[in-house]
Amino acid sequence: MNVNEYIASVLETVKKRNPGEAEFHQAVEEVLETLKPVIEAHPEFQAAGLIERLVEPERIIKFRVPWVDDSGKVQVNRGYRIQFNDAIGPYKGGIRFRNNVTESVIKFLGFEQIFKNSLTGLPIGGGKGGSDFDPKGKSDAEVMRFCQSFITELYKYIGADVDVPAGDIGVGGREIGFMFGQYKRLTGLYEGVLTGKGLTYGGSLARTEATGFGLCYFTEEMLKANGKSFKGQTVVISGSGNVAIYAAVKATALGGKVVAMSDSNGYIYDKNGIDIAAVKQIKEVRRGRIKEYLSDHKDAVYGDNCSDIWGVKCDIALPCATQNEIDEASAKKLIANGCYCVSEGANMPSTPEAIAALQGAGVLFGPAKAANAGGVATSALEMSQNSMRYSWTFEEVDEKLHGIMVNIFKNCDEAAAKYGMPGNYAAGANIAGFLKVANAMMAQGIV
Ligand code: NDP
Ligand code: 2IT
Repeated sequence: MNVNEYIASVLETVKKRNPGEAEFHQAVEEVLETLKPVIEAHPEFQAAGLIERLVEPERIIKFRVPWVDDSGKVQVNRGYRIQFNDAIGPYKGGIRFRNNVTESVIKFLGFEQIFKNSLTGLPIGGGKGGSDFDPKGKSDAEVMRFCQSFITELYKYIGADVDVPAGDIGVGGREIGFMFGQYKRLTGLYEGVLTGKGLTYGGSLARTEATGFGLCYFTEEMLKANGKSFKGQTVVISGSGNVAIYAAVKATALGGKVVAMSDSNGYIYDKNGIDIAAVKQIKEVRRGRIKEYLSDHKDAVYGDNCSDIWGVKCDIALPCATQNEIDEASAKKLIANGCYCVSEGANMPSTPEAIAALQGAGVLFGPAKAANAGGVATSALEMSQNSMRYSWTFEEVDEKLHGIMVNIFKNCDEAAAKYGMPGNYAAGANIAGFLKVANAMMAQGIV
């Protein structure tokens, strides 16, 4: 079988075996298409059925999460943990709580996580979990009861040297705290089983900032390699959660001007530059809506369709909300308005058609699994600190994070060039991430 036939047959099996899982199919197809030259150069991978094994999760854990709401009514959600690949380290990846979570969403995220984690250079395998529970609009007590129920099932499958979950959409410090407390109570173990913990019980300084900061460090390297920088550039950032907020902080510190941000209801545009402290107050402290920004920012305007944010004129766009938020039409709007750099803070925020349009127009494209790897990299640094029973200063962690992101860019750039696709950082990320995992899998036999 030649490489095209081999990849086509693996994709066909993935589609047959995972019917209706559009997000998962999309993520697998994007990776496998760019791996063709590597698979061609390494016939031993095909002989070892390596790609067939790579696309099949090692384990899917799926469970009932019953809890009682504040009115006394019993609620039932579904929980997931997908332990995708542990060739290079214990499973590692976030937990997402959002009403649109399905097995397909967790599978796509877990698959992406394998390559992302490999790119960090740290010893972490790929996994992801979540639930169709949405913390928005729930009381703290409801969130606590849900998290306790979720961990009462999941604790059997995780551990500091087994599988280490963290945050993602809908899971921040509050949720991690509740889950850590319940894990400790059930197991009697005080161990680094989760990352993104609070600073008083084993969390790492700079983990909160890490994904957004890391995104800007990666983007800065990509800009630098192409004779540009953040200085004086207009930046649009979608979302207003953990990743978006700290991307806005760092993009501003590096000299950019962030003019628009969003949530799932709409977006704000402030020609004076977004007042990030105000966004933090609304989203982190009050858990409110981005629209509230207008009440004390008279020059700001609000649009009630969040995807219209891609129509705001900018030089650099950082999608930091969710999957498939930039479709082909949005990509074309960005290009028409002169945007020359799109760097992904969210996971898979651009559709395949959008990526093709952006790359076709010569837009610098920073792929999620490389650009947003700073979060999980810093989670791995949190694991190291927990193992050492020690903690580094903010500056120490930030410096390590910066070094990791510089290195990730360099590896993506070099891998893309080596396999005949210079400047295609998406292909470079897939290839560089894949090779380490592939070599580890080859060494460990058919498992
Ligand atoms: P948060 O829950 O902190 O914030 C999510 C933000 O995205 C909110 O502003 C939310 O709006 C918005 N959003 C969520 N879903 C949608 C949707 N369907 N349409 C439009 N907007 C939406 O999550 P994070 O900031 O942690 O995560 C954002 C992205 O970054 C995700 O793709 C996540 O997988 C990725 N990521 C996160 C990392 C981390 O360390 N946290 C690491 C690497 C990637 P609203 O307030 O209305 O819900
Ligand atoms: O998508 C991601 O990389 C995350 N949500 C962070 C995972 C982690 O383990 O820190």
